Amino acid sequence: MERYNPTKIEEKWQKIWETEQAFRAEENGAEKMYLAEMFPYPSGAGLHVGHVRNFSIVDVLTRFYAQNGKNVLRPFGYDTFGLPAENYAIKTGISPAEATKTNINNFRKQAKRLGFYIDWNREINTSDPEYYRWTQWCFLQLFKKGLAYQKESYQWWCPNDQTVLANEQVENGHCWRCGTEVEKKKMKQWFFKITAYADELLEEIDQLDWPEKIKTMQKNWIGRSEGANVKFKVKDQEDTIDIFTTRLDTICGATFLVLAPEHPKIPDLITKDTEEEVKNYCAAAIKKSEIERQENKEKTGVFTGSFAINPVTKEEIPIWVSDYVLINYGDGAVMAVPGHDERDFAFASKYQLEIKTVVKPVELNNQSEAHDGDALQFFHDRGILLNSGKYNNLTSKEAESQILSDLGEAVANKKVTYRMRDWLISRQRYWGCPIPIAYDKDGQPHAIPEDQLPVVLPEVSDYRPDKTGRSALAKAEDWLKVTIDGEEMIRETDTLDGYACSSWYLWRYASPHSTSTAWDQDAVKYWEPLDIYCGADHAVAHLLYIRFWCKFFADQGYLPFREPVKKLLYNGYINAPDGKKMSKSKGNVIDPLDVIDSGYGADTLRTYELFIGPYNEDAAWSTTAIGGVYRFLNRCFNLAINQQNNRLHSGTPTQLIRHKTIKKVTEDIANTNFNTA
Ligand code: ANZ
Repeated sequence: MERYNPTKIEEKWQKIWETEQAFRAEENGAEKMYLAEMFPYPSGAGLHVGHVRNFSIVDVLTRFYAQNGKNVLRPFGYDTFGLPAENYAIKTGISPAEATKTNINNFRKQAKRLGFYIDWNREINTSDPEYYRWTQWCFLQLFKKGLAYQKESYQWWCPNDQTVLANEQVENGHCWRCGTEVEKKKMKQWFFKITAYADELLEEIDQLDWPEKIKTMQKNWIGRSEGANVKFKVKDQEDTIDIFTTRLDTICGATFLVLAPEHPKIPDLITKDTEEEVKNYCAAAIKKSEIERQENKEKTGVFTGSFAINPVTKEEIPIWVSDYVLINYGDGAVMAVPGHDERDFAFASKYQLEIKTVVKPVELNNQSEAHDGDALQFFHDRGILLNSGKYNNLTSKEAESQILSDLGEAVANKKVTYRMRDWLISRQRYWGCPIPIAYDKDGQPHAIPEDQLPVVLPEVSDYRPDKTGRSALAKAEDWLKVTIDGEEMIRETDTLDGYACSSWYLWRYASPHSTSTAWDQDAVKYWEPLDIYCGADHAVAHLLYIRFWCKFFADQGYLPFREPVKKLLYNGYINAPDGKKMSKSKGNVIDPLDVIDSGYGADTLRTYELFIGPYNEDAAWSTTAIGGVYRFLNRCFNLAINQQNNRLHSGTPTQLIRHKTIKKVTEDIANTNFNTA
């Protein structure tokens, strides 16, 4: 009897699929189904078993919908700009473009050996000038509408290598390459104004067919906070300091102000006596990461030497600096209410600052003394006011609106703050999409005219950023000069973060060869939005950015929908047999091609990865279980061969089993259970 020989079967069919272009998608009158995985970064290590799980899930769904008569589109592409290729180039001198080409060829070969249903005619590569020309076009649309803008911001800086470092290149506060302690350096950076869409991004989350976990993460990331902005006058100065509070009701308990160490007004507040200490404190704090600063540890801070006037109590309150206040949130300064805020309480206790109780729980309303001196039992909720003069006995809510109107618009205003920041998009790096901007003599930015796109990355011999912190592009002297409207200008040497390239690729897939537009209107109308997206990463960054761009381009009339992804599947990771993360250094990586070539074949590998556990949970690789899957496929094969030989007719028990099986598989796939598939 014929034996199950996956090598022979797979080779035969993969060849047929290739010559017949069996998975080519074309627009027709049928109902469409568009599916994609998050496209991979083609690293030198090749595809790994984690990719295989992700791609296999999409593959099952694609084949399932195709067999159900839908007109399916399942494209593939590569997210190729980024630091690994540049670091590799710095080490080896091999150009990132060269290395990327080699890696893509390898990825494609591997994906084909895995037998995926992919329309290879739609392959895209974000570092191809024909692609990034349109990434540049997208940037210019945002720039024209004021949603791409420049602002000073702190960057990691290695004083030894004289170079800007990405977050990933800072290891425990030291440079990844030379080990020198890193510093922060203020530099002008490009930002996308994602906050302009904060409300809409938040409001439309609930209607998405996405995992609740991801939706919650996005909500928390956006972090909408309603409160008030209050101006505190600085004693003996004309100047005021703005603070953001969500608890205006507690203002009579505000016994000091705290500014972030980066706050621009600090130099005007320090005195001869405090100058040195404050400057040292700020310099040290700026070096710490935000995560470090928000950790629950002992609070530190310094007194500036100046006082502010509490606008309600008219009391003089000291102005301090501490790193628990973040510059990028609210106004970068807080009114500290140690009677009701834990962080302020810890700070006040340490530096012996006044602690006042000004709110008590509603149920304590009739008790004259809410606060028994045991400050640890303090109350953080809203309630009834006390120790607050004319506002005593009002509810927090009543007090807030009363205080707001008493202070008047010149002093206090309602304000909404978002935890989400604008998206820092520029990188002082060579291997990225060049930002299509040039500067005139006065340093003003100008858009490169659209008919001059793409701004192509020039070849350079040294990929390292230069000593001033600019990318290696600064060394391409001829490339730097450009004439716009008869004026000589100098090109931007920053490139775009890779997240910009992946913010619109799902629309490019609809018309990947278009040379006249980023995406063809009719094509996006037919294929988009994406019906199913599958990935195991990027819960907030990428998955928020595509939503933001979608809304923006919908507003500009380029997209006929406002949400890019209908259904999201978030799959788990595949770990090593010991449950640990697979990594080259631990030597526990499973290479998919090794599994295939050992005789198991691609179908066994794919089936095994679908069978390994619920798709959305992490799973550990098992070398024994994969053998079981192989034996199972072997039995399926024999069953099929027997069936063919016996030519069983309808109405037999086998036919019944077949129908039952189809029903079960159909229901399982509808419920995203892939193990029976
Ligand atoms: C006084 C107060 C009293 C506050 C109280 C809280 C409780 P969410 O809800 O996260 O938005 N805050 C404001 N700006 C800050 C900054 N840049 N860095 C650190 N903390 C900051 O938090 C808003 C509260 O966080 C604000 O309200 C402010 O403290 C603090 F019983 O003002 B609150």
